[in-house]
Amino acid sequence: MDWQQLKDDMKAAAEELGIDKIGVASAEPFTELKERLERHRALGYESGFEEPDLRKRTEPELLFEDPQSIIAIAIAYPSKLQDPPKSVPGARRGILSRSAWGEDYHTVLRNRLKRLENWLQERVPEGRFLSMVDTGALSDRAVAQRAGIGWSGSNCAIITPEWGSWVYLGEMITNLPLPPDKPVTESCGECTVCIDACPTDALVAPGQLDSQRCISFVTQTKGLVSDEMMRKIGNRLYGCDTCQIVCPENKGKHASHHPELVPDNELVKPLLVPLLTMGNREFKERYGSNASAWRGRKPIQRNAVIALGNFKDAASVPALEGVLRDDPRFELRATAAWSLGRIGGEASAAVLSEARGREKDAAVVEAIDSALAGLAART
Ligand code: B12
Ligand code: SF4
Ligand code: SF4
Repeated sequence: MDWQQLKDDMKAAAEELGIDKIGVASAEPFTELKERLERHRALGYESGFEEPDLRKRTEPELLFEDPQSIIAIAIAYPSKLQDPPKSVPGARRGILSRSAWGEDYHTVLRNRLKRLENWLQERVPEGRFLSMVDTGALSDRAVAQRAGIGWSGSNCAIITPEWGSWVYLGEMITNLPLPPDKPVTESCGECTVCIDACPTDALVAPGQLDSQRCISFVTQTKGLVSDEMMRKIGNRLYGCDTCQIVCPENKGKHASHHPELVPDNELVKPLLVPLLTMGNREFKERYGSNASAWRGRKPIQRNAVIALGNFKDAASVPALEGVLRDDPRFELRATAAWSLGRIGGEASAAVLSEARGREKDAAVVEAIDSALAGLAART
């Protein structure tokens, strides 16, 4: 078999397979990455969403018998909404990060990898493949970097010369000995725009993220959020795009050629108030095939409560009163108390005082007291 020819044919077929960029990496262990991941863990910078076994993360032969190469793919996604609905007083809206626009990217990329597997299998019947997207053990970014998909930016993202960093990544370990590509030569140079723009200083050094400080991570947690972080979350319901939006390499990059990745505006920039009372069934119907749904509805509803507080719109007081009175989840009630405190005014104070007499949960009582104390200090 002429492996170089097969690789050239595969690259030529990429577009028809719905893949925007494809590259090949060797299946050698990721030795430097392993050291990096060990330091990352020791510093407490992990999010907890990563595969915990660092050997599995960096030694492809532990995942696949006799790996010969890894094929990396990238799919570009939109960065702009067409005619976005406005967030106005009395009808405030939240925003999902671009990585949750359109259909869940895990589904889309798995489908593309399956098509690629079939394409290869037709040509090499003895081919074996193990595909993964996000939830696999390997570092998708490290594989993409090695395969020449893009460079590793100071904001941690893989930046492609063609589509900027607005790309999803996936890969396939195989027993086919395809010749590896070379990493791209571009780099961030002297630029520090993303590091300066990060609202929480989560980018502690170029290419090094303290996940615990990253808003994207915090929006995906289920518990109570610190006052500092709640203020910084703004109206983000899921994820954070700031360090990519500001990146000069993303200027003018907007890919809308995959119809399934084109977002429904009302879903990704939804009205906040109706989200608060959305039941599980409705959430699954509306958000079930969206990437933001993987942690369930609680984080998104909590973030909607936070966003209403950050808008400081008195029109939201009745909706927040409903949460504080009726929501069975203490995290939601405590967060509603925070938001009422942030909105302030007599109506908020009255709602908080009334809830103080009724509330039994210690964490919620503490949040109410803190909100009332904040209001008293302001008057
Ligand atoms: C855990 C996780 C998170 C965590 C932690 C993110 C992080 N930066 O570590 C949280 C929840 C915060 C997160 C957020 C986001 N994520 Co995420 N996440 C992952 C996941 C599951 C693992 C990442 C990981 O292992 N991180 C640990 C770090 C240390 O390793 P790494 O980034 O993989 O590898 C790089 C570094 O080690 C670096 N490196 C190695 N050696 C050295 C040496 C030096 C000196 C330096 C400077 C760097 C360096 O190079 C490697 C390659 O770039 C991957 C999927 C996967 N299986 O890989 C998706 C993934 C990284 N996420 C992705 C996305 C889209 C996001 C968000 C943009 C979503 C959003 N809009 O909110 C944000 C971006 C935040 C950011 N600035 O990184 C995409 C990235 C696509 C791209 N173009 O890069 C991925 C690849 C998912 C996918 N399959 O598409 N994510
Ligand atoms: S995703 Fe947001 S919080 Fe996280 S590093 Fe980027 S700008 Fe900072
Ligand atoms: S903003 Fe500048 S430093 Fe950050 S990723 Fe983009 S080019 Fe690199």
